[in-house]
Amino acid sequence: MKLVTGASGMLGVALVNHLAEVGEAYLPLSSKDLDLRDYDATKQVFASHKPNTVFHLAAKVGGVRANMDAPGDFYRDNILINTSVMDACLLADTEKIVSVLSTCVYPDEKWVKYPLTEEQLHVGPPHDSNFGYAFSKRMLEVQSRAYRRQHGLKSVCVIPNNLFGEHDNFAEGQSHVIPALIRKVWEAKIRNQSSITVWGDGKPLREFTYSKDVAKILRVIELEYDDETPVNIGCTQERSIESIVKMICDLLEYDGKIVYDVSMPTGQNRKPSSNSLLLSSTSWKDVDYTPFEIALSNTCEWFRLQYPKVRGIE
Ligand code: GFB
Repeated sequence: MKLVTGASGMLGVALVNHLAEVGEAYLPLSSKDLDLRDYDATKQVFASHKPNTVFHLAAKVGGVRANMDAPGDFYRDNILINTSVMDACLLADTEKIVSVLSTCVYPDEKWVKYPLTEEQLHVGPPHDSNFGYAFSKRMLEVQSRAYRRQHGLKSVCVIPNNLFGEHDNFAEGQSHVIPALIRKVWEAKIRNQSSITVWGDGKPLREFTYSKDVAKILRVIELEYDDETPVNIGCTQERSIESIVKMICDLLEYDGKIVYDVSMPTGQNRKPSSNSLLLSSTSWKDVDYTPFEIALSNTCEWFRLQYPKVRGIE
């Protein structure tokens, strides 16, 4: 049986749906079922289910401002969660665990050569805007490697870039850019507001990957990849925030003014990654990613139909 932590999050829902589609038995765990920061409770639940595979998606996550406001919480909660899960896997004789990091964990631009490749993960400090979260995820990669070497645990880390999709978190000021902008544009439209405010100057570049594609890649990694080297799994097409805003306005048919507020946090300028290790080590191909325009349209349509009953609003 496969256990999925973070099963009610955006990526968790996509993975649980994908496992169901391919007929795999799985146990979805969310924070409502178990507080993974509770070491003993986590050990008990894993020991009672003895999962042969664990997809470790649970984490305290948030957008650039949420990270800047609470670096201590992001570090502490994720360190507790990750140690509980890794030790529970050992005690439950789990065969394989696939854990999720993020490209924001990499060092900032002055320390690395772009595109970001896996061997550069620890060559310098992460960007200051999310150092608490970033170091907690780097420690997960270290713990993963250490437990593989000492205990023979088949522990693999994957590194997606900026994710988006249905069932994301749309909480004001806390969410990532795509859900934040979808909410801003939709609410400006239904409230007949003449403008929306975007953080920064629109120039930062980001790579985006659809949650449903990441769910499929997680299963490809489970079946086809087993090495201590973490693997970048995102679609590597960079887009400016400005281009994203315009696409969302077009998709939601909003023609108000776009105001850029440069006093708001912008995080890194860019964090381009290489997915050549993924493409060379597994059957996944670049053409397998959902075209961005379709994925964004699906997400906007889902939001329009679900509003306001979405996470972070109701
Ligand atoms: O998605 P985001 O918060 O995450 O911001 P990061 C991406 C870019 O979008 C930044 C701009 O340059 C923001 O300035 N942006 C524009 C906005 N308007 C908005 C808005 O209304 N809300 C938000 N949130 N952004 C995160 C890390 O960094 O990357 C996390 O902090 C995580 O830990 C995630 O790893 C993948 O890409 O800047």
